[in-house]
Amino acid sequence: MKKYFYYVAKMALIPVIFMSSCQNQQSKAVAENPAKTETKAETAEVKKINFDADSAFSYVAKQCDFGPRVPNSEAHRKCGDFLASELKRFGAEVIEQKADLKAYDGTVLKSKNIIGQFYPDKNRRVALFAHWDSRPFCDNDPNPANHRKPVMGANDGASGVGVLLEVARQIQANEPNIGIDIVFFDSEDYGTPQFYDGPEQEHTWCLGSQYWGRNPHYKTRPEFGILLDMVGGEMPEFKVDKVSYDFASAIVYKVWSKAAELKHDDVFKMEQGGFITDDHFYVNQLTMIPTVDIIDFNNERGFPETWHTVNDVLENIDKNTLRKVGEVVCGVIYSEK
Ligand code: AHN
Ligand code: ZN
Repeated sequence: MKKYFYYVAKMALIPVIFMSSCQNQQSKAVAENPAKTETKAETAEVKKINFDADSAFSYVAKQCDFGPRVPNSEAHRKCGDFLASELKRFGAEVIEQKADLKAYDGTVLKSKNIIGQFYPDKNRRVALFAHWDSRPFCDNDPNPANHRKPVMGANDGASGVGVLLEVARQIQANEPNIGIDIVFFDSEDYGTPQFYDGPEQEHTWCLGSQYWGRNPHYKTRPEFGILLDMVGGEMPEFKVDKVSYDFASAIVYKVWSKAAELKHDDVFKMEQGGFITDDHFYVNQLTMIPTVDIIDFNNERGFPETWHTVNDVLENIDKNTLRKVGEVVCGVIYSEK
């Protein structure tokens, strides 16, 4: 039997409280008819959203150009330097938080969380998270010959970072009312592979966020957080995972209702997803910053088909998905008073 690294919570679906079926039909009509998209620019906040999906996509491509960003590799080092320099270029105060983190097999990972603080003097702050490392193993690939090859991670890693770099560019161009901390976590994806038959261990995923949660950079704690993980796939489904729901229900409402307002409830579904261990679990548990995960996950198919396979490449990135997620993140940021 196939072994998955997530557990589907056997819970009743959350009723779809916040969206009417009428809105759903409208969003489909908009998606099919580009001429109607102007109708979405109704509120002041919506008008301010200039998120450029081509720019986000080029950031995903740029990361892939380095090769798989597996910790301790040259591609990883070079990409890390690039991400820090981009955040600086967009006006952030950057902290490179280095740590030697121990993997499931004892390998010491030379890790670096990359933190960009925008408008550091603002007291009200929001945190945006993504992981920037790629997985050393395609251990979910149907072909066992690929299991020890590294994942390119166009979706699993690079997509979230690509969206946030474009958000960073927007933040510099258009000052929000609140300060923003962008945190790129390292060593998220070095968890115990499916082929490993050594002793069972917990907490082998999300090593960078575990370190950051115990050593947070901030003086002023952000009021809430949004994690992006696998936000560039085709036909995505962003449901509400159990950790987001349990720790951060008010933020779930904030993000998913903004998505509905922007007519992106075709992919942002306010329905119960499964239980997923991701960086937001450690953020919530260790820092008490209520943090939601925007992650492509569906109870029937699990993670996207390309997940931890050799097919997680740029060709399978859908620019439209990057756009929807970027617009929702910008919509939330620019709605804060
Ligand atoms: C696990 O597979 C344990 N958690 C999902 C988090 C993840 C892995 N995100 C990307 N890769
Ligand atoms: Zn992964």
